[in-house]
Amino acid sequence: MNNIALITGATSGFGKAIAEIFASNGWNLVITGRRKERLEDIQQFLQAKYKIEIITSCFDVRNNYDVKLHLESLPDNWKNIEVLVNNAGLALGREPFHEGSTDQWDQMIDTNVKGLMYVTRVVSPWMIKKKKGTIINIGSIAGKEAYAGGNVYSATKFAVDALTKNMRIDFLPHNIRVTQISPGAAETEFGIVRFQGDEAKAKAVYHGFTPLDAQDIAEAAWFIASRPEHVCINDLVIMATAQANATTLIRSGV
Ligand code: NDP
Ligand code: 8X3
Repeated sequence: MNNIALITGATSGFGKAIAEIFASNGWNLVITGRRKERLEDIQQFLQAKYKIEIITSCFDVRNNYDVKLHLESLPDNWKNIEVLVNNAGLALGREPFHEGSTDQWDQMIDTNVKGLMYVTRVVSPWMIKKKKGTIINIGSIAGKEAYAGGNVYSATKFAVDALTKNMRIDFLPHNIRVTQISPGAAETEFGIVRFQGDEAKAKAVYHGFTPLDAQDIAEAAWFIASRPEHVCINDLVIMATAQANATTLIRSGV
């Protein structure tokens, strides 16, 4: 059987592009997300194009019961996960803290932090059993630096940064590589979600410069996964050339 990668949040953006790059390299995939129809379309497309096998698993990473139910019910030979990509996540809003929505805070914390923890809690023992595996957590430049209106989203990504470092220590005796990709501004559905469907607001974020795209991050994920076994890329901070840090950006195309 081919190598297997499990990718959360594979219905769009980074996750979808990561699924394709692994498929194009002959890997079988478990792809997850809440939008069943999209998962099935991606499954059909990639299976036909790359002659690999894909299982779709539709669940909300915030629900620990569902995470366990869906992942534990994978056929035994599909639990032989070589690479786990913890990608599912979102930002909601950009208000200053005192105007923030506590519901949005809950959703970001439950998805970006607890969802990542729940999925890893199920998958990591499978990797430990075979003493092999790579976990790629999708962090953010927002997990390295604060910026105005980043507050709780930023806190969730600082948590991803901390979890990545801590997992690397806990999994060290088990030969599991734990790595993080920390991207800057990238144009995906992220902006539309953050601004709740307000396309103009989402577009404005990327106005006047060339942001990262999903393929840039997929190539980094594949680079990490395809290093020789003795090499672990701990962290990759990847930015658009026009973006120096979370708050310094040149919009020369304006
Ligand atoms: P997209 O909105 O394009 O993709 C987000 C993915 O996460 C979707 O597949 C979505 O699937 C999934 N997802 C969201 N909530 C849940 C949930 N509760 N349960 C299961 N799946 C969920 O955004 P990106 O591709 O840009 O984002 C991917 C990751 O990258 C996120 O963690 C984000 O924080 C991070 N990131 C993004 C950056 C950017 O500028 N775009 C920069 C740095 C980091 P579905 O809706 O079907 O459930
Ligand atoms: C997404 C990048 O700068 O919008 O994680 O927070 S940013």
